[in-house]
Amino acid sequence: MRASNEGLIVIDVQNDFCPGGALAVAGGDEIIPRINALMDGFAVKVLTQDWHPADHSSFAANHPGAAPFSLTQMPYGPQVLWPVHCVEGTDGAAFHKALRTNPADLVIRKGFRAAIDSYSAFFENDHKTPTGLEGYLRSRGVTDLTFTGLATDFCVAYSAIDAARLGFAVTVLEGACRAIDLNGSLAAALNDMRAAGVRLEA
Ligand code: VGL
Ligand code: ZN
Repeated sequence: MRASNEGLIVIDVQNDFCPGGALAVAGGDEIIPRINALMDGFAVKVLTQDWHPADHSSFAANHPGAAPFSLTQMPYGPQVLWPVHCVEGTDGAAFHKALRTNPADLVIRKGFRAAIDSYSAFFENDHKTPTGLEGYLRSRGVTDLTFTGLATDFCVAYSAIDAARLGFAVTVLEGACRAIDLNGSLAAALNDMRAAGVRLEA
């Protein structure tokens, strides 16, 4: 058991990001046994859930003529347009059935506002609108965070970088994550995480 200031964050281990899902990440389900085994060792355990309304602006289907995985400009900056995924209340948005969810202290949802995406568990994609997770962790005395989940190069990286900027000591367990890897996004995310002071472990 680790010290009481250590938290485990499990990012988006949901059906749509696992094989057979709408935005499947290769090998996304392979990480689940390791995550399950890690949980009991941490004092504070948080699961995140990507949770979008059907009219979400990150869905290519809501931009006539736009192809999935193309880029668009939003008021808050560039945004990848994704296949429809993790629509609130659907089976695709549910946690993978192999993930242990009972040990979690907190489940935090993100991306629930139609006009803005939220890759990070801390801030929406405007890098300003908070999700409330920082306050939760601080009020529970957490200073050190270990990240696992999906996808390495989007929601895990954005969350880990925000956490490091907020002053948490951050480790990403690469082997307990899987990447989308869109046009070099994995290499870029690994560089950005290192530059932000995130420790990458196997
Ligand atoms: C994610 C793309 C869109 C993720 C979520 O969990 O990494 N990626 N929504
Ligand atoms: Zn999403």
